[in-house]
Amino acid sequence: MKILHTSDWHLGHTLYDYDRTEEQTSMLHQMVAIVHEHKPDVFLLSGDVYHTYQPSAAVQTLFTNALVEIHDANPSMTIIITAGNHDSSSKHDIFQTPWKALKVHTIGNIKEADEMIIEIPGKGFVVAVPYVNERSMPEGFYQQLLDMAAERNTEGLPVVLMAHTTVRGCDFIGHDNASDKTVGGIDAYDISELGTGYDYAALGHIHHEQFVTGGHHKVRYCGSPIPISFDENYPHSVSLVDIASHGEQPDVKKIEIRNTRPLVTLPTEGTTSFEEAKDLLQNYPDDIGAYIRLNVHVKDFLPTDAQAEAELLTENKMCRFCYINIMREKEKNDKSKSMSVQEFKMENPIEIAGRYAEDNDIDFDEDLQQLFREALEMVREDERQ
Ligand SMILES: [Mn+2]
Repeated sequence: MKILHTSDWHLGHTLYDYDRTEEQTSMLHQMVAIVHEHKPDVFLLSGDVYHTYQPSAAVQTLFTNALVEIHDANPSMTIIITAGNHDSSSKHDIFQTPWKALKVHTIGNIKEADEMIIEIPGKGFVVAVPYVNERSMPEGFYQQLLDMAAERNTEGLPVVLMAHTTVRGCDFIGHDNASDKTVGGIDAYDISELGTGYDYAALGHIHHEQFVTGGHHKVRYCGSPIPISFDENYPHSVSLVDIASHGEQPDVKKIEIRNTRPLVTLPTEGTTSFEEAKDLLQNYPDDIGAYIRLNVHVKDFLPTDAQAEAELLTENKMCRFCYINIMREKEKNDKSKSMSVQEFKMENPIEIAGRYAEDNDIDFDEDLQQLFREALEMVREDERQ
């Protein structure tokens, strides 16, 4: 069975309010070309199709058109798409019936086992599990599904498991402020909780491509195809996986996806003073349409007009200035972090809420975070209209 494994498209993601449709469109074109060239038997998208619960009509159109093109590039291919923590699980399933006409399976919520175990006749089985809040996940759930797949697998065909979750021991490069415990509010699973009996685990959620330690080279994050944050400072790709038969080691190849607008940090390593950072920005080539952030160290605060000053320097350049990442020297010893208005504006709302909760001894658990994200989406939706 030949598999194209991808995840974390985050369609509709904007970077510091810059629209990324052009980059996302280019990524999707590359995806279509890869399918056309390699003709996989199955195309797996392991969660986080969209960046928000309420993607705009334009973003949904972008996705649905691309999906039809991906199908057309290899009409005999089965396509399986699970929902990630960024997706609305119920909206994910709205078009599940018509999509089946194009061999597309959408798995938004946990369903009957029959619908989550997808047989690709003569090729293999895919056990497709969407993102599920850890506490709603019955113990041994993956194993139960894998056991049922094993029962049906009388021909010894490859078995693939899809999941959107954090597996303990994976590396978090690219996820700001991530800890061993949580990324995006999901508790980490021990690798053993994925069960046994699969030949390859096609994971989503962590944006850095990798084989998970302890997974015997068959538990893999394919990573995001284009970077979502400045810290995803590495090549992005999709994974092409070939499994000869059940019990065989998968053969995995990466196919790089080029981003039309690179995310660039100045200086490329470490930090510098604001004055030097301005020089770097001034000297940045006029004709590169990159996104730029500055890593700047300061003793106290930056001048209040620092952001505007930096923006002005890029006025006649193709690059898009995003923000100044401030590292304050005295912060190391100072527990109570004070923030400038500028820094505050750049913070992710959920992190601010998390900090507030911490200061006030509120347990900001997964349910509360989920509620917060939904409320945030509603506010953003209102803003758009
Ligand atoms: Mn993601």
